[in-house]
Amino acid sequence: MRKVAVIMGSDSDLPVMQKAIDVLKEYDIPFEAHVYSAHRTPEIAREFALNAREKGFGAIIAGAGKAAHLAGALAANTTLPVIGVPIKSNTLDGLDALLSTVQMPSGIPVATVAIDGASNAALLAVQILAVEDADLAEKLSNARKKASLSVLEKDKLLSEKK
Ligand code: RP5
Repeated sequence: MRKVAVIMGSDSDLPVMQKAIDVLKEYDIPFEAHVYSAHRTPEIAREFALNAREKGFGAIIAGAGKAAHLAGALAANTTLPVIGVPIKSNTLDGLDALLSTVQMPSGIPVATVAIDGASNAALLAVQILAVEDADLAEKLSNARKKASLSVLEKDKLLSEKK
């Protein structure tokens, strides 16, 4: 199975990005996590993206806050799917990172999830790998069924309260 990369711009992003790591572990997806910055280590980030496909990666998740150029900078150097996670910082509630991540120019896409939406980023990466993996697709489908049952259970509890 191909690996997923979880790249974050700073170790201060880890509390959010840990949610992506947890989902990948839940689905037994091989992954690597790294702190590489578009601004502080631009050459290392570039090299990583340039070599990611031949190193066995199938998708890259990139989380960054503030002027969040990490996902876009990685996407510029690979044709692997790149999923961007805008991270909320203490100034503009994450709107800065959201716009910096989502507003990519035509030709270099970044699939951007919600502010701090690291678990959805990982689920999207799992779904990408599941295109060619029926067992993984079944695991995803079972998780959706479990989530539906949990909503129905909440509905039942609410009805019983009336
Ligand atoms: C971004 O700047 C990082 O992704 C992080 O969200 C933010 C702040 O980084 P630190 O100053 O905490 O290292 O590049």
